[in-house]
Amino acid sequence: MFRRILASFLFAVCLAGSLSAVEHEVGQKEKKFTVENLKVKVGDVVSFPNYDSFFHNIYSLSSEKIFDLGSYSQGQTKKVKFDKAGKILVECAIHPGMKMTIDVQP
Ligand SMILES: [Cu+2]
Repeated sequence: MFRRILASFLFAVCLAGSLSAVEHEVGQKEKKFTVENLKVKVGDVVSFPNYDSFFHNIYSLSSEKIFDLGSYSQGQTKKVKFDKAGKILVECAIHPGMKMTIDVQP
């Protein structure tokens, strides 16, 4: 009985957590990110749609969130969930001038 209550409580907590998570968009347009500095909360998701007619390869080497989305073409979107607080520098492996920061707040 207790286990069942605990299980449904944990389920409710997970559900509430996923409902409060927000999705943000950082596009790639004309070799630039559409947002230079983005503030998000832990648990939020950022989508990275490519609006250019050429490839981008979005990545981060910041220790709080290391990722590499690989190269992808126009119309494709990749998503990253930020699960740890910190300042993340996001770059493009194909275009060294492309940089933006994501401030993940607790
Ligand atoms: Cu690029």
